[in-house]
Amino acid sequence: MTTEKQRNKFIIDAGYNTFLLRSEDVYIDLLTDSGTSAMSDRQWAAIMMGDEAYAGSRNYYNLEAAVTKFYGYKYTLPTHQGRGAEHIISQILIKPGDIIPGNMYFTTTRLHQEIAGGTFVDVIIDEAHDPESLHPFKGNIDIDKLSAVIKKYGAKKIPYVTVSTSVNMAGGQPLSIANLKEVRKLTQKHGIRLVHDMTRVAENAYFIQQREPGYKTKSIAKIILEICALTDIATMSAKKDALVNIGGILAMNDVKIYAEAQNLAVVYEGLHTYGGLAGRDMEAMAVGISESVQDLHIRARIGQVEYLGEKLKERGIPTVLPFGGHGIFLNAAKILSHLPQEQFPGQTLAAEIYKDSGVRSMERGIVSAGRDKKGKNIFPKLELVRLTIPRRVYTQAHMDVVAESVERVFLRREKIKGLTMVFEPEYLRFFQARFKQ
Ligand code: P70
Repeated sequence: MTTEKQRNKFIIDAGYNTFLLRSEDVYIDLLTDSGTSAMSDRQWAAIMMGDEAYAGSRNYYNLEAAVTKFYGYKYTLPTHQGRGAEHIISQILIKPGDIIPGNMYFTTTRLHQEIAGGTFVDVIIDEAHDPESLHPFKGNIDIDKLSAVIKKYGAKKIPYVTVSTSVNMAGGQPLSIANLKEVRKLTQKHGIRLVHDMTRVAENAYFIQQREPGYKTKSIAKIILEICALTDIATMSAKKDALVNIGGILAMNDVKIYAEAQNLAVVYEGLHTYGGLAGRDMEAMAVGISESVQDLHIRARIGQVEYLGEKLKERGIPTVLPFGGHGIFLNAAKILSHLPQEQFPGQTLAAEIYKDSGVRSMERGIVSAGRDKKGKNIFPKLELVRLTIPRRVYTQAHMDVVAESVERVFLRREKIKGLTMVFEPEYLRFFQARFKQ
């Protein structure tokens, strides 16, 4: 616990950037669900089974077996985290001048595509950019948009399409199997691969089970296998769904690409049987994957997110709807409608919530969107603040405290002043940028 006076100082010292706060000055930490979930007793037991051999650790083979059993991909390369996998696959498949369509950008994914010389093109359905649209699958790809991109640039310029399950920047919104099948059909016709960002695939599978006709009685585990079978390659930050504090994977069925990935791994990550991770971490990941596909776990997890969403809804606070899988996204553009986007409404709202209660959240708007290749600010339609919920960590009582704090800030919204950016780093600016009121 901190006092309001202390927090007013801490946020100034942090340049109004919640990434720059010290965690000991945070009361309830909803910055991210990444690496912040609680490992289970079984995972901690797995940590004690670490085989720290440099090469061929038994934990690697256990991880590979878990990936094949639960996700269906044949070959697994461990990486230090998700962006390690994104880097490797981008370097292998993208040539300068290539185009990579995807269902909304993700910050690290797009950056690695750009570093490899590619350009990301958004082909998500329009509803995804509208916080209030109640479309049940706002993560879907717009087939007409994708066809138009293929027609415009030609299949040769498109090494793959990125398909994300549970689209993070849209508010944790799912994609349907019906849509994925259509995407598969179209891309297969043109010989284009699908690379699946499966960081939150289990959460997406839950929404399919709840909302897609024909899936009510199918288990989360079965739905996940069905999703993965429709794609060729997967990148994953295991720090989310897979319930570990660190780790990622690059998985696939193509043995030639796998050989190239193994080779790049030794340059950037580590030997292909540990990829930057300790043996014990791979063992905890194997167990985490098996726990993450359990129906009761995922129902409780998303149930808690919904609980917070409902509390905010009761208070009339605008959020992205329907509620997403990993957190509740506040509509900062609407809450602070007196601030132009150039004054960073999302960044401002996150700072104000911290000042009010010590609850830490994250901006997901213009700061996150960054600049285009010409150096111009990108103005995204979504200007949001993410209240992200770690798995198996907080109680509903914590969620009550969060909702009450957001309400207090909401009630004094008209008096809140905007921010100006005083330091901007070159890459992924949201992590380290500094602001003043
Ligand atoms: C978050 C984290 C990571 C992530 C992801 C998706 C859909 C890949 C990654 C990268 C951490 C984060 C990252 C960038 C900006 C803010 C926060 N998302 N794909 O909090 O994985 O972090 O392991 O390299 O969500 O959403 P990794």
